[in-house]
Amino acid sequence: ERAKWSKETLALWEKYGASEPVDKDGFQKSFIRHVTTTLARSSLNVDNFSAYQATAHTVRDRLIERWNVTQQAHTLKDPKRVYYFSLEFLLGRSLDNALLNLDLKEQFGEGVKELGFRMEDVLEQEVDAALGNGGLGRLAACYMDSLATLDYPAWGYGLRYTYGIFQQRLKDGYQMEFPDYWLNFDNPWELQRLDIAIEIRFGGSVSKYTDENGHIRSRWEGGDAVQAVAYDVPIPGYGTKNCINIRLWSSKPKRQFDLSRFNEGEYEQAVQEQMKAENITAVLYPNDNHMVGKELRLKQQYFWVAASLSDIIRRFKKTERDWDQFPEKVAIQLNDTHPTLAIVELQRILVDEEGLNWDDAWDIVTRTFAFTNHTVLPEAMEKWPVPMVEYLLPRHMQIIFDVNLFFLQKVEQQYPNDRDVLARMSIIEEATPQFVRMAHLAVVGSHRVNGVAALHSNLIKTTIFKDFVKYFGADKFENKTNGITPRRWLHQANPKLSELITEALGHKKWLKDLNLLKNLEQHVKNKDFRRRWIAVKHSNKVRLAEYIKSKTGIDVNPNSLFDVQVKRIHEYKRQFMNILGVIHRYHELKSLTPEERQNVVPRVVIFGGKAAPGYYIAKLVIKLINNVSAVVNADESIEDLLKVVFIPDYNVSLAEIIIPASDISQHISTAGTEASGTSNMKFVLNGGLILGTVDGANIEIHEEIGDDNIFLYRNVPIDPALQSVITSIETGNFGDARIFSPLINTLTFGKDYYLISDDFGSYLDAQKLVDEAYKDQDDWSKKSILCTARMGFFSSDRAIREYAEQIWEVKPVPVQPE
Ligand code: 4GP
Repeated sequence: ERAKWSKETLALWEKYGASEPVDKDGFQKSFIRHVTTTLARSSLNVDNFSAYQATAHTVRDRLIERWNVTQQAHTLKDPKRVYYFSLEFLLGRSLDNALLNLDLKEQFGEGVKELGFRMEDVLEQEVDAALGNGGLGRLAACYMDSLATLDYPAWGYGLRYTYGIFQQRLKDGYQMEFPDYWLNFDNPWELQRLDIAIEIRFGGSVSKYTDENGHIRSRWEGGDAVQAVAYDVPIPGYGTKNCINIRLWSSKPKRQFDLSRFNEGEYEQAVQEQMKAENITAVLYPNDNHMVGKELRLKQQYFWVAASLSDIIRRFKKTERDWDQFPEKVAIQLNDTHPTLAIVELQRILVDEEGLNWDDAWDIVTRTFAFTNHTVLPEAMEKWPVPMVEYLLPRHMQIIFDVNLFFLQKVEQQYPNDRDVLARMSIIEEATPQFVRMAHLAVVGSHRVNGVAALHSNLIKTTIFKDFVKYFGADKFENKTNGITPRRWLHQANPKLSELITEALGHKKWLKDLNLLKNLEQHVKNKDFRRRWIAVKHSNKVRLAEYIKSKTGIDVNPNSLFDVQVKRIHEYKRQFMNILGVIHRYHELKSLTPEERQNVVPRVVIFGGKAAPGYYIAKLVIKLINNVSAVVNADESIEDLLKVVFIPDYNVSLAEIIIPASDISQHISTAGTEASGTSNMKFVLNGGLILGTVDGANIEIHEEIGDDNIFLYRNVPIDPALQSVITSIETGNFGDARIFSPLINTLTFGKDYYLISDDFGSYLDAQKLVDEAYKDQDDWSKKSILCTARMGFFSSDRAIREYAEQIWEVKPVPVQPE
């Protein structure tokens, strides 16, 4: 089309298409224009929130320019692209991140100040995009930041939930859940694409027919259809013009439906049916490391992968290539088993719609997909009842049976007469009803499978996927230790430390090459540097103390040791053990003489995290923490020696305040249960020490930072200290003992599945070491600096490069030099 334009028209595009200046003046002009036009307000009517909106729209304009340039460049160069399929993207806030990644914060900060606002207040107005539960969703967000920063041609695909993870409030110490109205105001960080609407079918039936070549083929028809509408979320890289995309689908009723199908009496009902379509993407399932077998969740999964694949195939077809080149242009990463139906959907499209033969299609499918496992907990393993799949997706169920049949035939050739191995490896679990084991389907349909930390990757090879390793060979199974983005988790969350590091190293290059932090080690000897390092930590603790005061009313002393455990509340993560340890500390404090008290390191124990709404025991843990908090904080005899705080509604933006303020944080899962953990990395990167079990990525963190800078502990058998703590709860010292008996019962009656009683003694010993170490503040500062200096390996840039080079075979495509 452009070729047909007149010279004059082209000149207009040249003149007006260039980006506006991004200096202070350019910012102010754009800010005021957005207030008056986009927001339709006057200068008399601008509050902090509209200042946020106007600033966000100004930044968004810049993002869109970059997004356009990037997408155009990728279309022209047509490189192999990677698509990251994730049901969760826990992005948090976008404004600060975009300002920093685009390096606009200073100019815009000044601009906003002259207009009468403070950037801090403006940033505070933004609600988190909380489209995720915990580790898995936040990992996806870090990976998007790295993909953009490293210039990879990548897209994320997910769902645009109307309600993200619920908001948590406390009532009488109990968790209450409230809906997360995150889209109540306009969301400047998404671009609605009403023109991209894809029809998704559910139900119906399958018929057979003979095609013109005499082949018997299947056709899926009938059923109900809904529309998937695209919303694009631009993700800017740091120090690059590259700006990638996360495409989130929202379900809408089909725009037109066949009126002739309905007689008058059914019309209203038909409209209601259509409206039900919107339910599909209404809500994020609030479970972490846990599967809930709801039909609506299965619908979400298919809706999402079918829309995404259709979009990818449309893009692929534009280049008029042969199907066998599909895996040379498309890599799809399955973030856990949630998108596993994509394997089946691609096979269906290739065989039923594109007319490929089964084996050629299956070869394309398996070369396209790779799969990441994030947990070995049995309750998290996805399996769907065959009748449910059959009802919603009749053709897919047939394909799954066929995939399984052909797979098991080959297994049988390798292990003749071994019924057990067939039963163990089958994609179908033989029960009443039968179930589809999604992890098996994901392994069989992918060319690579990876775990997320060294221990975890070994564990999956020797437990859940043991038979598959033997059958496929060990090369199919890899480790990709998780990583975090230093842009958000240091530069943005801890601006003072970022500044100090930049000053000490003399450059900002470390933000793109985290291994450069190693050079901080030479500054450990410098007393003045250590003093400034500690001062930064202290000011972060003051910031957190103020936050705690404002949200909970509790006074905490920033000179105390801040001991933090923030993450989803889960039995395997053992917040219960932490609070039992707190009770033990409380008892000990009460028994000390005044002289002995002189020697005590004052501590603030900080908890945060959501429990799944249906997870009764986890919710009791929250209640116990709050009851202990009430008793301890009100006990004047304890003074500042111990404070216990549960900060409600833990989320990404809160993590950005809490993590930089921690002295010690706890990662104390039962060995073998935490696949990796990523908050452990965030704490250490911010100069916080960790107390942890020999589990997940704690092990590799230990290898990097050394024995002296981490408190790891291993099991020793049962400890009498535990009994006295339990007795104390049972005596009613922390409120009505009866409500806690189900929780206490998880320790007794031989049901201590997470081994709290085994580990309690060594846990307390490790805590003693922490207290001792903290007494020597100068030495502690050395440990803290070394922690940060040695965290280069845990950058998500490293992780993404490994995925790109070893699994996806995609290369960076720089859009243009900065
Ligand atoms: C989490 C794991 O529990 C955590 O250890 C890991 O760091 C994270 O994934 C990212 O790999 N798993 C989940 C889940 O969030 O729902 O399975």
